[in-house]
Amino acid sequence: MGILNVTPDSFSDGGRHIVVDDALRHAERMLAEGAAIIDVGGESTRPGSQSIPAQQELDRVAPVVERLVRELDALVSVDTSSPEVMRETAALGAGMFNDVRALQCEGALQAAARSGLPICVMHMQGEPSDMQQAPHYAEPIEEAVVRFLAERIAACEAAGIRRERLILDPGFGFGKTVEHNLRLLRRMQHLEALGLPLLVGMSRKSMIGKVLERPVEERLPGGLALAALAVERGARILRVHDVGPSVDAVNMTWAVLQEGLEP
Ligand code: 7PJ
Repeated sequence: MGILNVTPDSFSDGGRHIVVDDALRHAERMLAEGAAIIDVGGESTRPGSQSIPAQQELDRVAPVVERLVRELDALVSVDTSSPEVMRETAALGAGMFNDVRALQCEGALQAAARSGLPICVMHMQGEPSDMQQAPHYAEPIEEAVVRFLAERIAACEAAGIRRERLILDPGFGFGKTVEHNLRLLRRMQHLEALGLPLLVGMSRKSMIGKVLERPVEERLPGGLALAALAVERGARILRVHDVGPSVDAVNMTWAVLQEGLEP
């Protein structure tokens, strides 16, 4: 899954893809490099950011979704928590939703249910505006994440969304310290008990910056190491900025995993 930000304040792309033509070219390149899904986001959810009105998000995202669907052979995912944005982009041909708020916004469960599309539900503690202010958990992080995701699966099923439509994400960096993130990756197999495909996003995140002391533009090697470990621990979709290198890292990891353990 290649990341396509159409936010003016996104920390690692600096809003460069705000123009539709640029967005299209960037998506084309990610597809050529091996992406299967393009994740279009119009609301920045980086730590400290404020949410924006649905109309503003739609104004950013809709023209890009429309052209991606029309001109490229791609599954277009929309990174949104807004029921309005879900409804409008589903009508434009979006192929899945990616909601960092796990369909907890008013009306989101119903909008997602009506769309009939697959949905990625992610764990987050707090809101982007405050989530990195001393994150704390009363239980081991992996248990908190499994419990939350199990609750969201139940809420989805109660709203008429079959579990076969769901993809789960532990939400690296969303209300978590570096130690929480490292422990969660180490123990990601805990999430396999939920029996659904796992998606992870660690590309360029501050957990890499903190461990390696690297600025955002120097986090690719660290991110590839995390990608390999995530695949080994069950991740099946990786949300990344650097598609080409990530595809190589995943394919190399996969080749090793396909080798049986028999003597
Ligand atoms: C994630 C996301 C993630 C999912 C962002 C960034 C921050 N969606 N949207 N998982 N992160 N599903 O890309 O650094 O980890 S925005």
